[in-house]
Amino acid sequence: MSGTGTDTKQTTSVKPKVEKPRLYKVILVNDDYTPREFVIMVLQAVFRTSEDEGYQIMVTAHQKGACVVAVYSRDIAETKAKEAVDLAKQADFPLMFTTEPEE
Ligand code: NFA
Repeated sequence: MSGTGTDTKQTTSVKPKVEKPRLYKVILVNDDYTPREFVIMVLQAVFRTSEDEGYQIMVTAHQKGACVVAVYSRDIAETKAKEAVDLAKQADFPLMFTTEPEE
């Protein structure tokens, strides 16, 4: 309506902002001490890979220095990385998993 003196002009934009939560990569890092079989066991137990998938991920990290294991929401990625590192600590191995956001 016009003539009521109450018209206002919107000066700030209102952008409907609904963004998908970022996904996080869990990365297996190579070391010189953790036995190959132990790495595969952890990948199967924590990340639910098959033995063959676990082997492929382990050997890629062994050859290249690191390998992406899987991608999850931040919470799940961090929890799984910690579970995997904790299993290694209990067995006295220096095995390391890190997390980082996807681009
Ligand atoms: N490099 C380790 C070995 O030769 C195996 C390994 C692979 C460890 C991937 C950590 C990550 N026993």
